[in-house]
Amino acid sequence: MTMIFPKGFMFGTATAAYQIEGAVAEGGRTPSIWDTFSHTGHTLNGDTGDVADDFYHRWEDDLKLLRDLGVNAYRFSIGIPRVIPTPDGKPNQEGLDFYSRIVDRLLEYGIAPIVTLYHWDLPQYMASGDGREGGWLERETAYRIADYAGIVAKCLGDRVHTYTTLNEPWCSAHLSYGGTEHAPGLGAGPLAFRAAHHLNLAHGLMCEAVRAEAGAKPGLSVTLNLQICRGDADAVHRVDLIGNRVFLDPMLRGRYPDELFSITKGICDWGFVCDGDLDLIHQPIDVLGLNYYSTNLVKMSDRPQFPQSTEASTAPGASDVDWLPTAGPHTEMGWNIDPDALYETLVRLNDNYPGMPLVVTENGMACPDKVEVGTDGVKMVHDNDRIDYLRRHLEAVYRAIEEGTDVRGYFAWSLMDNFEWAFGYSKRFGLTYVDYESQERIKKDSFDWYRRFIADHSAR
Ligand code: IFM
Repeated sequence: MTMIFPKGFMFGTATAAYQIEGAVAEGGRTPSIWDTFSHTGHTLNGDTGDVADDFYHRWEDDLKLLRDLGVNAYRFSIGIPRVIPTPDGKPNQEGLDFYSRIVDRLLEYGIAPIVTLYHWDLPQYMASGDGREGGWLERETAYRIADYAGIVAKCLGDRVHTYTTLNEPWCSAHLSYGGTEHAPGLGAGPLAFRAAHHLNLAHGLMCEAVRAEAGAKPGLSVTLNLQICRGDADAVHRVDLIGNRVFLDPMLRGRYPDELFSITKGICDWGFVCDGDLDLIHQPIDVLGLNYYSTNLVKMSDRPQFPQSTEASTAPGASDVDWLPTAGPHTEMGWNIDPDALYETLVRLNDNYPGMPLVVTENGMACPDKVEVGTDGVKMVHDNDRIDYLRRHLEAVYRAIEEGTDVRGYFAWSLMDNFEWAFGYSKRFGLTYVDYESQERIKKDSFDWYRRFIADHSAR
């Protein structure tokens, strides 16, 4: 089929501050909860973001990669501890200038800056060392993050195309507080709902702060990694409530689903929801971001346990839904490949939350990439599986558009290999290979493929 995406469709790539920047103790930056987490044995091989892709020093060359790629948008996050490094909340001009220069250079290249305000690097001073206090368990965090958002919006203003409040609050609540996979790794089950509510509150407050400082021109959005499940209908519905509608409904409908309260009865009293919170959370936004990689297979468990976790094997008490092995093929993350589910999810979101434009803010594949050296000495990475994955998912997006779903953009995760959180540097998602020893960048075959795809499928 000849796919020409609608005029103005954003083709981009995405990254996040802690995953690429390094320079953790430079430019006035102080530690985040991920510095602490990674330095205390919670990541594969003890990997940390100390150096990562050294983007902090190499950003000018890395932005040239974007220009070569021909994208018209770039989604990146602001490192909060670079911008507000101390508990007094004072802005660090050096940190702000760093991001301001990036925005200017992107604009010079004709690339729309899409700024994520919270991609998991909560300043350590907002949380206790073990995560039991502070952090997203406290309302106060939502207000402090909104203050930070206002400072960024005042500085970057309407040079930014879209401000995204949160990236994947499901991870920041369920993996960070419910489970142990993400910082601070509390493993405290139902406390995840408390964190989720404060994240929702932060979303609403950040929207207000950004609008107050940057005006009405930049778009506002939030990015969710919806838990897309197949399997028995009760289990799918349960995960939908706990993992998806716990964010979607307050943000887009101004209320939590009643069923969420009933299924969490006895383990969560929701007393942390204060009068007026839902009005604050329910802000008009311009676009909803969806990060999509794979699907889960679920069935109801006999165990009367709660709440969900992505890992069927996590401690007893982790789940009352069983997460079953999915059919292959799988990516290096062990995630299945199911492009149809991307199409179905876009269509369903369009039906359930009508009038809300959508953007696929992340999609991509970890592969066991290997560098090969040609006879001419040129280094290459042949990543055909990734090309196939991207192509099939872009086709799924196009199908949804053709059938009337308002999808405004697609961002490949990621511009380059980077620190994959608890998996350290063991998983490579980039269109560009990063040799972590030398920091050399090598364009993979998928880089050239995506460049051609954009050129061939953009409306003129
Ligand atoms: O690397 C992450 C990113 O930070 C958030 N979304 C999923 C990606 C791949 O796991």
